[in-house]
Amino acid sequence: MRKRYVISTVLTAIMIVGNCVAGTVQDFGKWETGELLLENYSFEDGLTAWDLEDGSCCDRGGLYTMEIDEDNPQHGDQCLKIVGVQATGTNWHAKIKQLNVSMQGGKEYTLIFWARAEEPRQVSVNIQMQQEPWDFLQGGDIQLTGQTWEEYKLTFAASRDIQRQMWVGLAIAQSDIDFWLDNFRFFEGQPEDELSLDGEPQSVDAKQKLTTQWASVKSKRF
Ligand SMILES: [Ca+2]
Repeated sequence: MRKRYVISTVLTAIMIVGNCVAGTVQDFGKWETGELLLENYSFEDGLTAWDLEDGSCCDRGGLYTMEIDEDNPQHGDQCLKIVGVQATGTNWHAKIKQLNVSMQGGKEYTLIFWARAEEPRQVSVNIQMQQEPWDFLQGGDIQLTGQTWEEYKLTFAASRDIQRQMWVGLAIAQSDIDFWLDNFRFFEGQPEDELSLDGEPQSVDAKQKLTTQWASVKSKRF
């Protein structure tokens, strides 16, 4: 029993240290092609790193909430549910996004996510500067097909350097139909360049494997 306790304590310590170094690096030259540039991509850490902006902030109308849903996730134990209370008909009036992301001009980037919706509805990719002059950097409408999980992706060439000054997400106020997201990734390169995240993050063994893999990826940079 004592031995098991010690092993478990050591594993926990490794995981805590691992989590500290596993944050995505947004400095130019520090990430590898295919390396995940978003945090909490599978919503296994709840709502951490994700920001829901609806129209209530700015008198635009539009009301949305987000919550973690353990029912029928695409990946791991949890997914994100976006509840539409009131749409405005204009997609950018509400957004689900992650801030402080970087990209390098002239390189290709890929956004891939899984989604399902109560009924077919549109969302719009929204990659944009998070401060003045709020430049729109990339987008495009995507039709979510319905209640079955589907993978959606977009690859584009970055028009210029952006360092920790853009958000990556979806504009959603064109519809109030509820939808779910999971396994939401953004990285440099084409879809086939993505570095494997290997294993299911919800199990301790897989978490350990994931941490080890991240550590080896990170160590190559320095
Ligand atoms: Ca998940």
